[in-house]
Amino acid sequence: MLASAVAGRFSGKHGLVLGVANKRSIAWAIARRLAEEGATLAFTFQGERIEGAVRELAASVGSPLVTACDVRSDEDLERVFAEVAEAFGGGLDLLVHSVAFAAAEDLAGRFTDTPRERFWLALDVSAYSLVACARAAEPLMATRGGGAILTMTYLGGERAVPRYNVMGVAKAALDASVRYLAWDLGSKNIRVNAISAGPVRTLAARSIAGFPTMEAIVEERSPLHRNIEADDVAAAAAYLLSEEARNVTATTLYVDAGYHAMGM
Ligand code: NAD
Ligand code: 0WE
Repeated sequence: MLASAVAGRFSGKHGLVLGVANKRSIAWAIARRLAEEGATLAFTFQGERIEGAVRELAASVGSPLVTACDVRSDEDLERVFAEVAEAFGGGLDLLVHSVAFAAAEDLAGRFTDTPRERFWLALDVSAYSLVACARAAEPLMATRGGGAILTMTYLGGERAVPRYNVMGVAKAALDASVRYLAWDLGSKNIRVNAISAGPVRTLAARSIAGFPTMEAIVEERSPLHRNIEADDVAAAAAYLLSEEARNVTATTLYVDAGYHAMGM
């Protein structure tokens, strides 16, 4: 039996997932969980290099739509939401935004040296894209009497994490965008939340110098003395996207073994 046919918290719900690159992606852990609980999901991918992997993963959960989307492109976004409306009969219940990018050189040196163009690149892909997606999702979710939007953030948007640099500034903009979007869309019963995850070894994380050191620090300093996994994020995501969280909006849920609460 298809996972999507199993009854669960998301049966009859339609979702769009942006940000699957491979099986390690946080977006994929979330998608698998939603599909297991009955959701029907559309997926976007960026670039031909990952298209095959995303199509294969999407097929394994019975997805009716897999389509290219560079979130910097208004044209792509317009087409994607038209395709989603077509595939889902004009409605959308869930949107998972799990997209971020900064130039590799800006996650290495000094934040002070970030050039203008690459500052805006990071903010465009990692923060503005949520605003654009929310605006496009709004009419589709309103048709359904409401909806839920979820994005992925990181502590580096609230505190200075060495080398997170311009991504931290982008996450600060993303976090504020969650609050302003929640206010605008709340009257349509559309909720907007974020999960702040601790370090997870995904494609985006593995290329970062010093990642094992960060994991060691979390193990030593976090209240639970361990690192988290993408599936831990997925469990929290399923809650925030479900009816059980119907009165939870404009918030950040930390899935970080408690690390954010420590001062030393
Ligand atoms: P990932 O590499 O699997 O996912 C990042 C995704 O962003 C990829 O699918 C990539 O294709 C997509 N992307 C980048 N530029 C894009 C563009 N222009 N248009 C469309 N898509 C684009 O890595 P991940 O760790 O799963 O990251 C997902 C989210 O989780 C990001 O927002 C990241 O900041 C956040 N996050 C990650 C960690 C971690 O430690 N891995 C911790 C906290 C938050
Ligand atoms: O949000 C992230 C990483 C996002 C990311 C990763 C890359 C690597 C490849 C954005 N852009 C790029 N660009 C690339 O070229 N995280 C929360 C994981 C992460 O990244 C760090 C971290 C942590 C944690 C970078 C420096 C310090 C800590």
